[in-house]
Amino acid sequence: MFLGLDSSTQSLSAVIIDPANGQIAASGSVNFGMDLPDYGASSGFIPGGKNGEVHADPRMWLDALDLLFKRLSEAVDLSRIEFIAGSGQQHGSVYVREGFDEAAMNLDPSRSLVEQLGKELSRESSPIWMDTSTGVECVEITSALGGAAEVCARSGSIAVERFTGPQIRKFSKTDPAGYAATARIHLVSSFIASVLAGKPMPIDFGDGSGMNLLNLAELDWDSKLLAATAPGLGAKLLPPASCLTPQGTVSAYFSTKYGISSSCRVCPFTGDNPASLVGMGATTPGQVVISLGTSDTFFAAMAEPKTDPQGFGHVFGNPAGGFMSLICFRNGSLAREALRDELGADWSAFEKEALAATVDSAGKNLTLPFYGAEITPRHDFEIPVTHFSDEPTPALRIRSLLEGQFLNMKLHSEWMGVAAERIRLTGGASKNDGIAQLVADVFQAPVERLDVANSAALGAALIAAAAGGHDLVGLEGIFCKPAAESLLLPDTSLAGNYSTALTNFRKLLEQTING
Ligand code: ADP
Ligand code: XUL
Repeated sequence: MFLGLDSSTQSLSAVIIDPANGQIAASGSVNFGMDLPDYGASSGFIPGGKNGEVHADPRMWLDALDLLFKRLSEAVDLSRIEFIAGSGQQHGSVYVREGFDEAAMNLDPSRSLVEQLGKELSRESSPIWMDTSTGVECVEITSALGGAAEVCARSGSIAVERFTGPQIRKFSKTDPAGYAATARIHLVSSFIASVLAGKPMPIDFGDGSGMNLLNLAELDWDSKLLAATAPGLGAKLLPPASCLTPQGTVSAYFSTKYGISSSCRVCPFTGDNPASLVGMGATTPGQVVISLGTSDTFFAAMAEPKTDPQGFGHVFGNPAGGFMSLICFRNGSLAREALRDELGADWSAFEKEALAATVDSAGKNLTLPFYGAEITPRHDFEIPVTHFSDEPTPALRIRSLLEGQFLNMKLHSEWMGVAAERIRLTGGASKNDGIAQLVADVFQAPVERLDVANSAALGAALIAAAAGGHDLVGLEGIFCKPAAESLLLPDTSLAGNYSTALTNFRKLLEQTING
């Protein structure tokens, strides 16, 4: 059997697959907010960050790892697992001291991970993908390289606030002593993999592309970007690697404490979006995937690394080889939740009202669906900007927020030049039929949903099986079949309305951003 883990913004999840019978053998999850309330991070990050800072406590991820394996070991015989792969929320970084590697190698199973590794962190908290605090550092890196186009050509993205390079630069400037005490910088993915393997694990090409540090053509750290980011940075990173090549076995801590075989191999972990590409069965070009998680993302496999001229979209490594595009919308579920709470509604009411509302106004009722700083487009919105011709009832507000989210997504994915012929939908909000139908209507494309709740953890499990000799595309065919009854067809009578709505949305957005 093969285990995939996903350490995402709000939870740590596991999926165990058995390719011999094509079944998911088990799954499990730890929700940071609900299961580890002592961290006070109800949505997975430390609330109240100033000046765009959004950090999480890496100790919470360690506690989650212990709790998840405790639960899994009570439910499944973990000695049957041969390979483990995994993924993490992208861009988030963890800073460890010299002593971390030795501590991870010699963990005492009678004590917790946090007790033994917490003190080996050289930075108390980890900046995560929601952080928008590094505007100055992005400008500095861009000018050192001679312009945004150069940064984009090398790394697949212009310098971006949440990307790890600008975050590392800010840390090195604001806390030089902490930076000097840092022996190694991990992404969330490589941090969890290193703890599991009890040895330093490299960053993989997929997640490494979200740092503004990896040269996509060379698949290695870019010396100019390293130099422009922080002094001595190259020495704090291991050479990047493929997530398909195992680099160790689980440490004695995990085999003794949770009964995993000591010969179980561990792969470098990748990013949650690259893992989702696998879990959605979309590693070969042709499918578009929309994930409605904490953030909403839009992604697709690409043979060539095409880049977004506006600089909002990104190019990442595809775990199966080649590339993938990724566009991230920060106001995803968080905006949907904000409106839900404002209206005192629940998801079922949300679903019902979204389905019940009728689009008859051809883009007269519009919402710019941003409850806070957005990254696509990059702008500090504070509250949604609305333009209602009709009485703003709860139903209209819900529908208009959702329409705004998907119009914004359609607008900002045009650069890829792919008409979405079929959309595979995933993430927590994808099970909401009202939301899923709106995606089909706005994009005027059929929407398929897969049975599995967590595509990143499933993708990681498939990567683990591929590392163990199974064919990745073959595995996708077995495990990533959309549920037939889940197919939603677009209401084609709305095509004209949404085309007008897109034009009006574009105008409202331009007016709002340009004042
Ligand atoms: P992440 O992987 O980023 O932690 P998930 O993909 O697990 O996020 O999605 C979690 C989000 O899904 C929650 O924050 C919640 O807002 C949303 N969600 C869960 N159930 C529903 C539902 N029935 N309708 C709409 N949104 C939902
Ligand atoms: C991608 C991004 C998010 C995180 C968290 O660029 O910032 O999708 O990976 O899911």
